[in-house]
Amino acid sequence: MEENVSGDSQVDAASATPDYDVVVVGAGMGGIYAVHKFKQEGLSVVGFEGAPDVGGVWYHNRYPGARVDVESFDYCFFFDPALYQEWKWTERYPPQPEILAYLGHVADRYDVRRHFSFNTWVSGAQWNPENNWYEVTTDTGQSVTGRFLVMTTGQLSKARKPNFPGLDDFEGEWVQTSHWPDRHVQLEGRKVGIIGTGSSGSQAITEIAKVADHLTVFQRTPNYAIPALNGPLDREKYDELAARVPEVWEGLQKLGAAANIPSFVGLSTDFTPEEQQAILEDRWRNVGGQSIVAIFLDQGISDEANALVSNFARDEVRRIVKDPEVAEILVPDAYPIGTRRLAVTSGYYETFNRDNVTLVDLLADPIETITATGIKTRDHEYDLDLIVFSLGFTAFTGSIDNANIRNEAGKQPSDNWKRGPKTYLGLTTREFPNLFLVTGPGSPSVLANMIVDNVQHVDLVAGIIAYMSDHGYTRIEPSEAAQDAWGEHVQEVARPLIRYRTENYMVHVNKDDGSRVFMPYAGGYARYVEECKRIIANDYEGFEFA
Ligand code: N01
Repeated sequence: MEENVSGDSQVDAASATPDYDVVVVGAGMGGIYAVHKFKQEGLSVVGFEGAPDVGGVWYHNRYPGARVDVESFDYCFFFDPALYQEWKWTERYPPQPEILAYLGHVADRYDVRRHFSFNTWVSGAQWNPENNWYEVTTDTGQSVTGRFLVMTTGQLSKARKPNFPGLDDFEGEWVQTSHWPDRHVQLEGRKVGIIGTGSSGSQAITEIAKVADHLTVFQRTPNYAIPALNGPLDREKYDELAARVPEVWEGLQKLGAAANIPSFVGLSTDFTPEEQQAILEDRWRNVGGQSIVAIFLDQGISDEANALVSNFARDEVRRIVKDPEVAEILVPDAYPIGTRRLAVTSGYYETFNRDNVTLVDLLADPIETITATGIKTRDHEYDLDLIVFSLGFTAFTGSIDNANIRNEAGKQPSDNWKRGPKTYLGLTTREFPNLFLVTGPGSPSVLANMIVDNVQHVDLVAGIIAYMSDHGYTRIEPSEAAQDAWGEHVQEVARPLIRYRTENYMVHVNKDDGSRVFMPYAGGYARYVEECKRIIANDYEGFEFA
């Protein structure tokens, strides 16, 4: 198919040929790989990206301290051994600038950038049932048609905007961790306040405190911050893996989180209390990171087992933080460990021993308003030059809503998702033909290594498109029965988990009856991959083709 790189609508009504086979939205790791993969498959492809360059969340989340909590060995593309072999990570957990450089390198190496229109937001995608394609429009006035719409917009890309009263009156500067400006933000010599202590906030707090004149941390729910035990990359191990990249990739396909996290030691009940403490000590001091959620097999489902780990984490806070009152505010006692995402940090709790850091407990003294000079809580006023908001995201659905995708009836996917997302494999949703939601709700998504997730999904999409071409199909949609069964399966594997009943961004709660829909697939990445393989082997069972 001839490619139209101008981006203008060139639809030839007579031959009913779309401008492109595939329209890709988002130039993060998923979008970069999608463009590369679809080009390799001989498809014509165009991409749109709102940012000035590739990187996705790693473009925008350039706040101080931003880094991933998946180890460098695993946070890579594996599709080309040469790429793996030539790239030089420097640390165990790569920092944001290095990840962004890596994604830029991949985009250059596979000539991906020229297929993207940057600084361009997709403002609409209308399904045309007569021609079986999407008509995609952008905020820059472009309009293209594509047979398939592939959303590589990520699950954590639509940030919650600060809507505190009085923000417009603030005479200082304010920024968001999720959209940290691509320029120097002055921290030195300034009184900085930060609201939000999730994974992003806790990483930013640790670094901002080192340079700001003073940092005031406004905490609502205390979070579990686990030692990353970051350090230089083990080059010898990396080189050993680099010598057998396809095998390493295959190994990742068999893992629950698509990452080599040290595995469970057994049930908590297999050990004496002394042994349990020794195991916890070892994990905290020698391994750290996300391995803390994978110590005892029963810690995700048994309150007693979980309490062992939660209490260890709480005691750690009391051990590290010198002021007992400050420590008690930081002690994460609102929910069991691992039921919201762990923050993986270096020196987070130690930060609160610094003279230039103040902790405000918003549960005891809530924010009333932002003033011209800072933040006023019920009982105090804090003078600030800079406010950092780190308030999280409209997870799973926000980035899809952003694109204003409409089906034949004028509906958006979220119109059918009022009681929680409904998908088949987290990749497709009924009534929206030829739409692919890469790492969407109902797939392992944020519960697994996202770079591996993205590749697996894009490969699956490429396989579906090839199958459709081979069979002369132009339209794909999941059957209602398959979508319902998958939705039930996603809930079935999540229901026994403590995290299913904990408030967190992975759970959609229906306000009227309190019913819950767990959004990512908690059955494990390996099980998901096996299920996809089974479906493919059964001629893409569960999909309706036309
Ligand atoms: O967002 P969050 P995040 N007033 O939703 C607080 C990934 N990630 O950007 O808990 C006061 O976790 C809110 O308080 P509460 C990772 O998947 C990964 O930090 O709602 N506070 C909470 O403290 C992660 O899970 C990495 O009471 C308000 C914070 O804002 C995901 O991104 C690094 C408030 C939001 O925390 C999201 O993390 C960074 C209000 N009105 C991110 N509204 C790594 O790989 C919200 N909050 C290491």
